[in-house]
Amino acid sequence: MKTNIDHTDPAKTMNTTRGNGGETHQRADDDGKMLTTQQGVVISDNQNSLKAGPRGPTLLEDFVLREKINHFDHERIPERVVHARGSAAHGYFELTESLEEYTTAKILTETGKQTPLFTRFSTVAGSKGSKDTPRDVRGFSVKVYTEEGNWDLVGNDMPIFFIQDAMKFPDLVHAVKPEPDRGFPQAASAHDTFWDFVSLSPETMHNVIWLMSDRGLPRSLRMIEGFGIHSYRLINKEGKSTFMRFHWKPLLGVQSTTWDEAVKISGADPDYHRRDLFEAIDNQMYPEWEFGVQLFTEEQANDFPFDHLDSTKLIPEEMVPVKIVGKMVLNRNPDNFFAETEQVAFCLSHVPPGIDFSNDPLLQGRLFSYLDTQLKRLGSPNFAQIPINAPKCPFANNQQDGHMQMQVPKTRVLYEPQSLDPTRPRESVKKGFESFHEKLDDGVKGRVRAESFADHYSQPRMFYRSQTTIEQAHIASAYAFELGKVDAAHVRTRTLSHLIHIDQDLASRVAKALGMELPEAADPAAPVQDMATSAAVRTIGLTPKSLKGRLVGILVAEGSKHSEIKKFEDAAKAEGASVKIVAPGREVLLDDGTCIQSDERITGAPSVLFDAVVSIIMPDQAKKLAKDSSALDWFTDAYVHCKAIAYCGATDEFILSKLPIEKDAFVTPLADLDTFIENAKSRLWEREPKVRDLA
Ligand code: HDE
Repeated sequence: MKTNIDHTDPAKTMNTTRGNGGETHQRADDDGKMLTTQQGVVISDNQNSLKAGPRGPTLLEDFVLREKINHFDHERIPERVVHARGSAAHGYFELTESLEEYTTAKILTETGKQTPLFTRFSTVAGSKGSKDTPRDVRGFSVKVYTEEGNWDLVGNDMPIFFIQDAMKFPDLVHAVKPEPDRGFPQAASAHDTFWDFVSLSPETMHNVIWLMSDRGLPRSLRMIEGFGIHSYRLINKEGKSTFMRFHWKPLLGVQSTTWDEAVKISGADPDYHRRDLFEAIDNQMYPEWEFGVQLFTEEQANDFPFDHLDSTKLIPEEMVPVKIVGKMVLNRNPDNFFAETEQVAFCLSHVPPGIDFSNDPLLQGRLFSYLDTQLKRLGSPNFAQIPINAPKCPFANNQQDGHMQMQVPKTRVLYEPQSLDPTRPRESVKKGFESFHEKLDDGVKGRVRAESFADHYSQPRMFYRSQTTIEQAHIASAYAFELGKVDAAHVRTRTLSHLIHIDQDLASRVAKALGMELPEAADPAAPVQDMATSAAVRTIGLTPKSLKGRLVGILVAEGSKHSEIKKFEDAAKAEGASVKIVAPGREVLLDDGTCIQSDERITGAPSVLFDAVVSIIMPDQAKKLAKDSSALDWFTDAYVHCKAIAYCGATDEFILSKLPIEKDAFVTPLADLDTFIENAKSRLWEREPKVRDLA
């Protein structure tokens, strides 16, 4: 028998034809078209293959089946070798203050104009299908489609990198990725090979301590900072160069989860960050970042107590303030994950005239790597023609042919110089990109590392000493956790020998937690300096006291008071929070006879997914929930993660009183609605030492 779907019903009609030309080509709208093959032949039956008789065999002749399966077989492309797991969004850049004094780049001189962009966030170590919340650095890549060509700002959420020279990058990545013989651990640095490499490469110490800090566990992609890390150059009309380091500062502030929370989130919702970004944009809560620059001259740089060409060094904001000159708003989700988020190809070398590079040896290596990797990943030098990568300004050159050539140049002349076709593109001395006329010292060729790169401990020391007490405890605990997963004793010992230079107290705490003796300190290659501390490198305290971007979970069950639920929902939403109703089922009959849809069942929505929780339940339901481990964990976890809890009488009597939960300032009855709302804006960190044995 032949089974066909009903093509007369639009709801059942599935079409995959493509639109043509301009924006419709980019955002294919398939509504109301007929299903065809790639060649445009209308398909009569998309459910059954062509057979000799109803029970087969299937005929090789079936070009519809072969084309469909063949395309499917070729759906995957190589994932990115690092930063494979990413989430992205469209948005715009707007300059608020002109940098005309420093650069000719229009994107940095023309204020008030909105320029489209596409931003991709990523984890680094895990593969494409890995979880969103490992302890890891986050990538922060922005492609700005400027009218003078694309500007790709490829940064991370930490202002420094692990290594100083591109030569070491493949080693670093091999060390952190799953170990090659066993293929694990996935998306984790807590294993022997990573720490072996780290302990033998003291230049990694600074980035590693950031990784061990709360910055390694972001609460949301909307709450991470972005840093270009390297010094770039801005070039002005007179050809004068000023060094620039760029920063993205989230309006929602910087927020993190605890380690225990991150581990539990990865089980409850491996797509936690991707979902959060998608839902925020879908709900028109558009995430926004300020764009800032640190500007400094060569002479100023000569006075820094470190070398700014060394990517393992940040420039403290107290030393060179971040000048805010623009903003980025993300306001549209991708239409298609593969076509946009996966195929977007960032290259550090994509800069408009007026922006140039410094001699940072890591940056110089990256200038080669990104183009090379896109050729491998996307398979053709024509990747710039893919809609997400194509500039939105006119572009024309004499490059031709290659896999998947989408353009059809109509000319005899694809070379220069030429005199046959006056309409063909020509170079422009006036408008074209010109590299900074840097005077180079007569150097001696050699595989060398500058002496000025030798200090590996002063900045990690500054970072550690800048943290609050609770953040220092988190850092020590993170080292203890990670090194606790390292089997090779000499690797643990060698790591401790470096920590001593960062901070004796840190080293002792980690050694104690591991049950080890402190070894002799490693030989430092340069004297360790005591730099001034910097509040800008903390995590706690960089969050505005606001509910914006936060998620409140309200637990309800049959018979819960509708008016009470509404009161909490309205109060949280009025302060900018989102609210999700959690219940034993997906439909709940409330006290006034209203049947509401819950957003989640309690088994699928543990409290780690929320920033603060409320419980509004009747005694009979509370008694039932008291026997359910997911409900008990809901409260225990909210408590141990230092969150605000608002409870009703029945919750208190049948659940809280049976759990190790103290009624501190953040555990409040429903009547104290205002206190709960205030508490929900932050966490009660003082609670943490009572519930966890921190190192
Ligand atoms: Fe990357 N990096 N990287 N990296 N990187 C890649 O390019 C590389 C470095 C960063 O969302 C790859 O398209 C080398 C620093 C981000 O698509 C690859 C070196 C910083 C992304 C590559 C570095 C970054 C990448 C892999 C040392 C922060 C994701 C896939 C010399 C400033 C981009 C790809 C996206 C991706 C090479 C160091 C950030 C292989 C050789 C430092 C955010 O080309």
